[in-house]
Amino acid sequence: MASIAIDKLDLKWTGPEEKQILAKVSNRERISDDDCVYLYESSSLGFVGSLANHIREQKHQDYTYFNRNFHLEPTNVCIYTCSFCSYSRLIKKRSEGWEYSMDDMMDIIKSYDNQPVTEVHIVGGVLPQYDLDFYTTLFRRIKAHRPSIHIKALTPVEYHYIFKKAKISYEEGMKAIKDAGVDSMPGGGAEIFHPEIRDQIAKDKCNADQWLDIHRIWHEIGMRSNATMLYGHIESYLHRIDHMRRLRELQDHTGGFQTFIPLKFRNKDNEMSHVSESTIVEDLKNYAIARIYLDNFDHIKAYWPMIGRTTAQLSLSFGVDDLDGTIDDTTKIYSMAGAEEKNPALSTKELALLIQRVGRKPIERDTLYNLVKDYSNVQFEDDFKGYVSLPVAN
Ligand code: V47
Ligand code: SF4
Repeated sequence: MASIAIDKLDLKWTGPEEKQILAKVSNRERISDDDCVYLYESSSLGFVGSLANHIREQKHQDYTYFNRNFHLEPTNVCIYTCSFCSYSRLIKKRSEGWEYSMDDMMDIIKSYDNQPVTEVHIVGGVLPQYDLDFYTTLFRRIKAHRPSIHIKALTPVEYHYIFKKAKISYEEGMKAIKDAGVDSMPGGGAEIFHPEIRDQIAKDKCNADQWLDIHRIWHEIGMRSNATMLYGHIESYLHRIDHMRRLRELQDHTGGFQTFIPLKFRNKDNEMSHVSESTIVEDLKNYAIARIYLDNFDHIKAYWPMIGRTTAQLSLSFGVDDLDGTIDDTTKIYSMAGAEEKNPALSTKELALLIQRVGRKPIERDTLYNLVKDYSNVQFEDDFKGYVSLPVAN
Protein backbone atom coordinates (compact mmCIF):
# COMPACT_ATOMS: atom_id res chain seq x y z
CA MET A 1 0.00 0.00 0.00
CA ALA A 2 1.38 3.43 -0.92
CA SER A 3 2.33 5.69 1.98
CA ILE A 4 0.69 9.05 2.45
CA ALA A 5 2.61 11.81 0.64
CA ILE A 6 3.08 14.13 3.57
CA ASP A 7 5.40 16.32 1.53
CA LYS A 8 2.25 17.60 -0.13
CA LEU A 9 1.20 19.12 3.15
CA ASP A 10 2.50 22.56 4.01
CA LEU A 11 3.44 21.80 7.58
CA LYS A 12 6.87 23.34 7.96
CA TRP A 13 5.91 25.22 11.14
CA THR A 14 5.10 22.11 13.11
CA GLY A 15 6.82 21.09 16.37
CA PRO A 16 8.55 17.78 17.21
CA GLU A 17 5.43 16.10 18.60
CA GLU A 18 3.48 16.95 15.47
CA LYS A 19 6.31 15.72 13.25
CA GLN A 20 6.26 12.43 15.12
CA ILE A 21 2.49 12.10 14.65
CA LEU A 22 2.88 13.02 11.00
CA ALA A 23 5.54 10.33 10.55
CA LYS A 24 3.26 7.74 12.11
CA VAL A 25 0.33 8.65 9.91
CA SER A 26 2.59 8.70 6.89
CA ASN A 27 3.80 5.17 7.67
CA ARG A 28 0.24 4.06 8.33
CA GLU A 29 1.05 3.41 11.96
CA ARG A 30 -1.74 4.24 14.31
CA ILE A 31 -1.38 7.10 16.75
CA SER A 32 -1.25 6.36 20.48
CA ASP A 33 -3.55 7.67 23.17
CA ASP A 34 -0.78 10.07 24.26
CA ASP A 35 -0.53 11.40 20.70
CA CYS A 36 -4.26 11.91 20.78
CA VAL A 37 -4.07 13.83 24.07
CA TYR A 38 -1.46 16.05 22.42
CA LEU A 39 -3.70 16.66 19.42
CA TYR A 40 -6.64 17.66 21.60
CA GLU A 41 -4.69 19.76 24.08
CA SER A 42 -1.85 21.34 22.17
CA SER A 43 -2.27 21.08 18.44
CA SER A 44 -3.78 23.70 16.19
CA LEU A 45 -6.97 23.35 14.21
CA GLY A 46 -4.87 23.92 11.11
CA PHE A 47 -2.60 20.97 11.83
CA VAL A 48 -5.27 18.42 12.74
CA GLY A 49 -7.46 19.66 9.89
CA SER A 50 -4.69 19.31 7.30
CA LEU A 51 -3.80 15.84 8.48
CA ALA A 52 -7.40 14.66 8.70
CA ASN A 53 -8.23 16.08 5.30
CA HIS A 54 -5.20 14.36 3.85
CA ILE A 55 -6.31 11.00 5.31
CA ARG A 56 -9.85 11.60 4.09
CA GLU A 57 -8.64 12.30 0.57
CA GLN A 58 -6.37 9.25 0.60
CA LYS A 59 -9.35 7.10 1.56
CA HIS A 60 -12.11 8.72 -0.48
CA GLN A 61 -10.65 11.49 -2.66
CA ASP A 62 -13.34 14.16 -2.94
CA TYR A 63 -16.21 11.70 -2.77
CA THR A 64 -18.79 12.60 -0.14
CA TYR A 65 -21.49 10.11 0.65
CA PHE A 66 -25.12 10.52 1.64
CA ASN A 67 -28.18 8.33 1.65
CA ARG A 68 -31.89 8.86 1.34
CA ASN A 69 -33.52 7.87 4.58
CA PHE A 70 -36.30 8.78 6.93
CA HIS A 71 -36.66 8.40 10.67
CA LEU A 72 -39.36 6.47 12.46
CA GLU A 73 -39.53 7.30 16.16
CA PRO A 74 -42.02 4.97 17.91
CA THR A 75 -42.19 7.17 21.01
CA ASN A 76 -40.60 10.19 22.62
CA VAL A 77 -41.34 8.91 26.13
CA CYS A 78 -38.64 6.92 27.84
CA ILE A 79 -38.22 5.03 31.09
CA TYR A 80 -34.60 6.13 31.29
CA THR A 81 -33.50 9.50 32.54
CA CYS A 82 -30.44 10.45 30.50
CA SER A 83 -29.72 13.98 31.59
CA PHE A 84 -28.78 15.22 28.09
CA CYS A 85 -31.99 13.98 26.49
CA SER A 86 -35.14 16.02 26.05
CA TYR A 87 -37.17 12.77 25.73
CA SER A 88 -36.48 11.66 29.30
CA ARG A 89 -38.49 14.52 30.81
CA LEU A 90 -41.74 13.28 29.34
CA ILE A 91 -42.14 10.13 31.43
CA LYS A 92 -43.58 12.30 34.21
CA LYS A 93 -46.11 13.92 31.85
CA ARG A 94 -46.64 11.05 29.47
CA SER A 95 -49.76 12.45 27.84
CA GLU A 96 -47.68 15.22 26.24
CA GLY A 97 -45.63 12.70 24.28
CA TRP A 98 -46.51 10.31 21.46
CA GLU A 99 -46.66 6.50 21.59
CA TYR A 100 -47.31 5.12 18.12
CA SER A 101 -49.21 1.90 17.62
CA MET A 102 -48.03 -0.67 15.09
CA ASP A 103 -50.61 0.62 12.62
CA ASP A 104 -49.50 4.24 13.15
CA MET A 105 -45.97 3.17 12.30
CA MET A 106 -47.04 1.23 9.23
CA ASP A 107 -48.95 4.32 8.06
CA ILE A 108 -45.72 6.34 8.33
CA ILE A 109 -43.84 3.65 6.38
CA LYS A 110 -46.57 3.67 3.71
CA SER A 111 -46.44 7.46 3.41
CA TYR A 112 -43.01 6.97 1.79
CA ASP A 113 -44.27 4.46 -0.78
CA ASN A 114 -43.73 6.72 -3.75
CA GLN A 115 -40.42 8.13 -2.59
CA PRO A 116 -37.04 6.69 -3.58
CA VAL A 117 -35.79 6.30 0.00
CA THR A 118 -33.48 3.35 0.62
CA GLU A 119 -33.42 3.26 4.43
CA VAL A 120 -35.68 3.64 7.45
CA HIS A 121 -33.84 4.58 10.65
CA ILE A 122 -35.88 3.42 13.66
CA VAL A 123 -34.93 4.83 17.05
CA GLY A 124 -36.71 6.40 19.99
CA GLY A 125 -37.52 6.08 23.68
CA VAL A 126 -37.74 2.84 25.66
CA LEU A 127 -41.17 1.75 26.96
CA PRO A 128 -42.37 -1.69 28.12
CA GLN A 129 -45.01 -2.12 25.40
CA TYR A 130 -42.32 -1.94 22.73
CA ASP A 131 -40.98 -5.39 23.47
CA LEU A 132 -39.33 -8.11 21.40
CA ASP A 133 -42.62 -9.39 20.07
CA PHE A 134 -43.78 -5.90 19.07
CA TYR A 135 -40.56 -5.06 17.26
CA THR A 136 -40.09 -8.39 15.45
CA THR A 137 -43.71 -8.12 14.23
CA LEU A 138 -43.10 -4.53 13.12
CA PHE A 139 -39.89 -5.43 11.24
CA ARG A 140 -41.66 -8.33 9.48
CA ARG A 141 -44.56 -6.11 8.48
CA ILE A 142 -42.22 -3.45 7.10
CA LYS A 143 -40.35 -6.04 5.03
CA ALA A 144 -43.58 -7.63 3.82
CA HIS A 145 -44.78 -4.21 2.69
CA ARG A 146 -41.51 -2.97 1.15
CA PRO A 147 -38.92 -5.76 0.86
CA SER A 148 -36.20 -3.54 -0.60
CA ILE A 149 -36.07 -1.01 2.22
CA HIS A 150 -33.06 -1.28 4.52
CA ILE A 151 -34.09 -1.38 8.17
CA LYS A 152 -31.51 0.33 10.39
CA ALA A 153 -33.07 -0.19 13.77
CA LEU A 154 -32.67 0.26 17.49
CA THR A 155 -29.57 0.48 19.61
CA PRO A 156 -28.09 -1.71 22.34
CA VAL A 157 -30.08 0.43 24.79
CA GLU A 158 -33.36 -0.98 23.44
CA TYR A 159 -31.96 -4.43 22.69
CA HIS A 160 -30.49 -4.87 26.17
CA TYR A 161 -33.88 -3.91 27.65
CA ILE A 162 -36.09 -6.05 25.40
CA PHE A 163 -33.86 -9.14 25.51
CA LYS A 164 -33.73 -8.97 29.29
CA LYS A 165 -37.52 -8.64 29.41
CA ALA A 166 -37.88 -11.60 27.03
CA LYS A 167 -35.35 -13.57 29.16
CA ILE A 168 -33.13 -14.42 26.20
CA SER A 169 -29.39 -13.99 25.65
CA TYR A 170 -27.92 -11.28 23.43
CA GLU A 171 -26.94 -14.01 20.95
CA GLU A 172 -30.50 -15.36 20.70
CA GLY A 173 -31.93 -11.85 20.56
CA MET A 174 -29.66 -10.58 17.79
CA LYS A 175 -30.41 -13.67 15.68
CA ALA A 176 -34.15 -13.11 16.24
CA ILE A 177 -34.06 -9.51 15.08
CA LYS A 178 -31.88 -10.43 12.10
CA ASP A 179 -34.46 -13.09 11.13
CA ALA A 180 -37.22 -10.51 11.52
CA GLY A 181 -35.58 -8.27 8.91
CA VAL A 182 -33.21 -5.82 10.63
CA ASP A 183 -30.39 -5.09 8.20
CA SER A 184 -28.09 -2.94 10.32
CA MET A 185 -27.81 -1.19 13.65
CA PRO A 186 -27.41 2.58 14.07
CA GLY A 187 -24.71 3.98 16.33
CA GLY A 188 -26.81 5.53 19.09
CA GLY A 189 -26.76 4.92 22.82
CA ALA A 190 -22.98 4.99 23.05
CA GLU A 191 -22.83 8.47 24.66
CA ILE A 192 -19.55 8.36 26.62
CA PHE A 193 -18.45 4.88 27.65
CA HIS A 194 -16.33 5.79 30.67
CA PRO A 195 -18.28 5.14 33.91
CA GLU A 196 -17.09 8.43 35.46
CA ILE A 197 -19.30 10.18 32.89
CA ARG A 198 -21.83 7.51 31.90
CA ASP A 199 -22.98 7.09 35.51
CA GLN A 200 -23.74 10.81 35.63
CA ILE A 201 -25.46 11.34 32.28
CA ALA A 202 -26.92 7.97 31.30
CA LYS A 203 -27.23 5.86 34.39
CA ASP A 204 -29.38 2.69 34.42
CA LYS A 205 -29.37 2.04 30.70
CA CYS A 206 -26.93 -0.45 29.16
CA ASN A 207 -23.33 0.14 30.15
CA ALA A 208 -20.31 0.36 27.88
CA ASP A 209 -19.48 -3.36 27.99
CA GLN A 210 -23.06 -4.27 27.16
CA TRP A 211 -23.17 -1.75 24.30
CA LEU A 212 -19.94 -3.13 22.88
CA ASP A 213 -21.00 -6.76 23.41
CA ILE A 214 -24.20 -6.31 21.44
CA HIS A 215 -22.30 -4.75 18.54
CA ARG A 216 -19.67 -7.51 18.69
CA ILE A 217 -22.32 -10.24 18.53
CA TRP A 218 -24.10 -8.44 15.68
CA HIS A 219 -20.84 -8.20 13.74
CA GLU A 220 -20.05 -11.85 14.44
CA ILE A 221 -23.27 -12.93 12.73
CA GLY A 222 -22.13 -11.02 9.67
CA MET A 223 -23.96 -7.74 10.17
CA ARG A 224 -22.85 -4.09 10.12
CA SER A 225 -23.40 -1.18 12.45
CA ASN A 226 -22.34 2.37 13.26
CA ALA A 227 -20.87 3.99 16.35
CA THR A 228 -21.44 7.42 17.89
CA MET A 229 -19.94 9.55 20.66
CA LEU A 230 -21.90 12.28 22.40
CA TYR A 231 -19.26 14.92 23.14
CA GLY A 232 -18.93 18.48 24.33
CA HIS A 233 -20.61 18.37 27.75
CA ILE A 234 -18.97 17.29 31.04
CA GLU A 235 -16.47 14.81 29.63
CA SER A 236 -12.72 15.43 29.35
CA TYR A 237 -10.51 14.67 26.36
CA LEU A 238 -9.34 11.53 28.19
CA HIS A 239 -12.92 10.26 28.28
CA ARG A 240 -13.28 10.87 24.55
CA ILE A 241 -10.04 9.04 23.87
CA ASP A 242 -11.08 6.13 26.10
CA HIS A 243 -14.34 5.96 24.13
CA MET A 244 -12.61 5.92 20.74
CA ARG A 245 -9.98 3.42 21.95
CA ARG A 246 -12.69 0.93 22.91
CA LEU A 247 -14.29 1.33 19.49
CA ARG A 248 -10.96 0.98 17.70
CA GLU A 249 -10.22 -2.21 19.64
CA LEU A 250 -13.56 -3.78 18.80
CA GLN A 251 -13.17 -2.76 15.19
CA ASP A 252 -9.77 -4.52 15.12
CA HIS A 253 -11.54 -7.63 16.27
CA THR A 254 -14.68 -7.61 14.07
CA GLY A 255 -14.33 -4.98 11.32
CA GLY A 256 -18.10 -4.57 11.50
CA PHE A 257 -18.38 -0.81 12.08
CA GLN A 258 -19.08 1.23 8.98
CA THR A 259 -18.92 4.78 10.23
CA PHE A 260 -18.18 6.87 13.30
CA ILE A 261 -20.54 9.75 14.05
CA PRO A 262 -19.48 12.34 16.63
CA LEU A 263 -22.69 13.88 18.04
CA LYS A 264 -22.39 17.41 19.38
CA PHE A 265 -24.24 17.85 22.68
CA ARG A 266 -27.08 20.36 22.38
CA ASN A 267 -28.41 21.88 25.57
CA LYS A 268 -32.01 22.94 25.00
CA ASP A 269 -34.81 21.55 27.20
CA ASN A 270 -32.86 18.93 29.06
CA GLU A 271 -31.36 18.46 32.51
CA MET A 272 -28.03 19.74 31.26
CA SER A 273 -29.20 23.06 29.90
CA HIS A 274 -26.71 24.80 32.20
CA VAL A 275 -23.79 23.12 30.39
CA SER A 276 -22.55 25.27 27.55
CA GLU A 277 -22.13 23.82 24.08
CA SER A 278 -18.87 23.27 22.24
CA THR A 279 -17.71 25.87 19.72
CA ILE A 280 -17.56 25.20 16.00
CA VAL A 281 -13.76 25.20 16.23
CA GLU A 282 -13.96 22.41 18.83
CA ASP A 283 -16.43 20.51 16.66
CA LEU A 284 -14.16 20.66 13.64
CA LYS A 285 -11.14 19.67 15.72
CA ASN A 286 -13.06 16.74 17.14
CA TYR A 287 -14.03 15.48 13.67
CA ALA A 288 -10.43 15.80 12.56
CA ILE A 289 -8.98 13.97 15.57
CA ALA A 290 -11.54 11.18 15.19
CA ARG A 291 -10.46 10.80 11.55
CA ILE A 292 -6.80 10.58 12.58
CA TYR A 293 -7.28 8.27 15.59
CA LEU A 294 -9.83 5.82 14.13
CA ASP A 295 -7.58 4.48 11.41
CA ASN A 296 -9.66 1.31 11.03
CA PHE A 297 -12.97 3.10 10.40
CA ASP A 298 -13.76 3.69 6.72
CA HIS A 299 -16.06 6.65 7.26
CA ILE A 300 -16.58 9.65 9.53
CA LYS A 301 -20.09 11.03 9.34
CA ALA A 302 -21.48 14.43 10.26
CA TYR A 303 -25.10 14.62 11.28
CA TRP A 304 -25.92 17.90 9.58
CA PRO A 305 -29.22 18.80 11.31
CA MET A 306 -27.30 19.03 14.58
CA ILE A 307 -24.47 21.28 13.45
CA GLY A 308 -26.19 23.18 10.65
CA ARG A 309 -25.53 23.18 6.93
CA THR A 310 -22.55 25.49 6.76
CA THR A 311 -20.63 23.72 9.53
CA ALA A 312 -21.47 20.46 7.77
CA GLN A 313 -19.91 21.89 4.63
CA LEU A 314 -16.81 22.91 6.60
CA SER A 315 -16.55 19.48 8.21
CA LEU A 316 -15.86 18.01 4.76
CA SER A 317 -12.39 19.56 5.02
CA PHE A 318 -11.83 18.18 8.54
CA GLY A 319 -12.03 14.44 7.95
CA VAL A 320 -15.75 13.99 7.32
CA ASP A 321 -16.69 12.11 4.12
CA ASP A 322 -20.33 11.33 4.81
CA LEU A 323 -23.38 13.44 5.57
CA ASP A 324 -26.55 12.07 7.13
CA GLY A 325 -28.98 12.38 5.25
CA THR A 326 -31.94 13.59 3.19
CA ILE A 327 -34.05 12.91 6.20
CA ASP A 328 -37.16 14.95 5.59
CA ASP A 329 -38.72 16.25 8.82
CA THR A 330 -38.98 12.94 10.60
CA THR A 331 -36.78 13.25 13.66
CA LYS A 332 -37.64 15.21 16.76
CA ILE A 333 -34.89 14.10 19.14
CA TYR A 334 -32.52 16.82 17.93
CA SER A 335 -34.93 19.66 17.24
CA MET A 336 -36.18 19.17 20.80
CA ALA A 337 -32.59 19.41 22.05
CA GLY A 338 -31.91 22.67 20.22
CA ALA A 339 -30.42 21.49 16.93
CA GLU A 340 -29.39 24.10 14.37
CA GLU A 341 -32.06 22.90 11.98
CA LYS A 342 -35.62 23.17 13.28
CA ASN A 343 -37.03 21.35 10.27
CA PRO A 344 -34.19 19.13 9.15
CA ALA A 345 -35.28 18.43 5.61
CA LEU A 346 -33.10 18.63 2.55
CA SER A 347 -33.91 17.34 -0.88
CA THR A 348 -31.34 15.22 -2.66
CA LYS A 349 -30.69 18.13 -4.98
CA GLU A 350 -30.05 20.50 -2.08
CA LEU A 351 -27.72 18.09 -0.33
CA ALA A 352 -25.79 17.31 -3.50
CA LEU A 353 -25.44 21.01 -4.26
CA LEU A 354 -24.29 21.74 -0.72
CA ILE A 355 -21.50 19.18 -1.25
CA GLN A 356 -20.60 20.38 -4.75
CA ARG A 357 -20.36 23.99 -3.59
CA VAL A 358 -17.35 23.20 -1.43
CA GLY A 359 -15.63 21.36 -4.23
CA ARG A 360 -16.54 17.80 -3.26
CA LYS A 361 -18.25 15.05 -5.23
CA PRO A 362 -21.67 13.89 -3.99
CA ILE A 363 -22.30 10.16 -4.07
CA GLU A 364 -25.66 8.75 -3.16
CA ARG A 365 -25.07 5.43 -1.41
CA ASP A 366 -27.20 2.80 0.17
CA THR A 367 -26.76 1.99 3.86
CA LEU A 368 -23.93 -0.46 3.13
CA TYR A 369 -22.07 2.10 1.00
CA ASN A 370 -22.98 0.59 -2.37
CA LEU A 371 -23.23 3.21 -5.09
CA VAL A 372 -26.77 4.36 -5.88
CA LYS A 373 -25.94 7.42 -7.98
CA ASP A 374 -22.86 9.49 -8.70
CA TYR A 375 -23.75 13.21 -8.68
CA SER A 376 -20.18 14.41 -9.32
CA ASN A 377 -20.92 15.71 -12.76
CA VAL A 378 -24.59 16.45 -12.39
CA GLN A 379 -25.21 20.15 -12.98
CA PHE A 380 -27.96 21.63 -10.85
CA GLU A 381 -29.71 24.87 -11.31
CA ASP A 382 -28.02 26.88 -8.58
CA ASP A 383 -31.07 28.37 -6.93
CA PHE A 384 -30.33 27.71 -3.25
CA LYS A 385 -29.36 30.34 -0.77
CA GLY A 386 -27.63 30.05 2.54
CA TYR A 387 -24.80 27.59 1.89
CA VAL A 388 -21.11 28.32 1.79
CA SER A 389 -20.00 28.56 -1.81
CA LEU A 390 -16.36 28.31 -2.77
CA PRO A 391 -14.96 29.19 -6.15
CA VAL A 392 -14.08 25.77 -7.51
CA ALA A 393 -11.51 25.49 -10.28
CA ASN A 394 -12.68 23.47 -13.26
O1 V47 B 1 -27.79 8.09 21.50
C1 V47 B 1 -29.79 12.66 22.42
C2 V47 B 1 -28.08 11.60 20.88
C3 V47 B 1 -28.41 9.68 19.77
C4 V47 B 1 -29.03 14.69 22.49
O2 V47 B 1 -26.06 5.45 13.11
C5 V47 B 1 -28.28 13.95 21.58
O3 V47 B 1 -26.42 6.45 11.24
C6 V47 B 1 -26.98 15.78 21.17
O4 V47 B 1 -27.30 7.78 17.35
N1 V47 B 1 -27.63 16.55 22.06
C7 V47 B 1 -29.33 8.93 18.82
N2 V47 B 1 -27.26 14.48 20.91
C8 V47 B 1 -29.07 9.30 17.37
C9 V47 B 1 -27.98 8.52 16.71
C10 V47 B 1 -27.73 8.65 15.25
C11 V47 B 1 -28.03 9.81 14.56
C12 V47 B 1 -27.78 9.87 13.19
C13 V47 B 1 -27.27 8.78 12.51
C14 V47 B 1 -26.98 7.62 13.21
C15 V47 B 1 -26.46 6.41 12.47
C16 V47 B 1 -27.20 7.55 14.59
O5 V47 B 1 -28.75 11.06 19.81
C17 V47 B 1 -28.47 9.28 21.20
C18 V47 B 1 -27.77 10.45 21.84
O6 V47 B 1 -26.38 10.26 21.84
N3 V47 B 1 -28.76 12.71 21.58
N4 V47 B 1 -29.98 13.89 22.99
C19 V47 B 1 -28.66 16.04 22.73
N5 V47 B 1 -29.28 16.79 23.64
FE1 SF4 C 1 -34.18 7.33 26.57
FE2 SF4 C 1 -32.31 7.30 24.68
FE3 SF4 C 1 -33.23 9.63 25.66
FE4 SF4 C 1 -31.70 8.06 27.18
S1 SF4 C 1 -31.06 9.06 25.25
S2 SF4 C 1 -33.62 9.09 27.83
S3 SF4 C 1 -32.34 6.04 26.54
S4 SF4 C 1 -34.40 8.16 24.50
